[in-house]
Amino acid sequence: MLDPEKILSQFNPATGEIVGAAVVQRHLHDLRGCFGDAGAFEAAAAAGNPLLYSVGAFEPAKGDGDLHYGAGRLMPGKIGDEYFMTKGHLHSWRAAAEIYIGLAGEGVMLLEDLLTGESRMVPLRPQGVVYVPGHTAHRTVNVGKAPLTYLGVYPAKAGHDYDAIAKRNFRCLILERNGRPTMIERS
Ligand code: S6P
Ligand code: ZN
Repeated sequence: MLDPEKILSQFNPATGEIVGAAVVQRHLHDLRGCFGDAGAFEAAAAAGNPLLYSVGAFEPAKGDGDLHYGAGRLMPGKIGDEYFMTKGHLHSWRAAAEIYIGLAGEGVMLLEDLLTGESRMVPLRPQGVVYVPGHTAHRTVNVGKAPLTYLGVYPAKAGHDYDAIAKRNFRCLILERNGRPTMIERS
């Protein structure tokens, strides 16, 4: 039997913190090359390097059938017309799916099917659960005015592959158009 502190964890839906989780912070400069408007990015990066998001990963066990989970907190803001977002990744084990559970704030997920190239924008909000199928690049976007917090649950074997998607980038951007989040093909 696992240790009790690996069986039960406590999280804070407002801050997206899980007690005992290994926390990774990503700042604006860590997302160089992600945003569509390179000029707007460089102007913002010259002015500072704010925290964009933090993710706490909780890894109770690493066996074949085990699960890991993480809580994310993504700040509100924009680079030009493009909302603050996560780097985004594929799972190293491409078939691994993931479940996202919205806790607070207003977000969307950008999903890109690796096999068909199809992109989709899906709301990520409290009381909503987003199923990210395997073979799908995924990125989280804060389209609101408050921090966005969420939980992600994924196979322990999933692994994170940032390079594959960074090399060719997501095909679509989530931009504010007429005050609303809109998915637009990268030019
Ligand atoms: C892990 C899961 C999330 C992300 C988090 C940050 O599989 O999808 O916990 O790690 O949303 O995004 P990223 O792209 O920087 O890992
Ligand atoms: Zn993932």
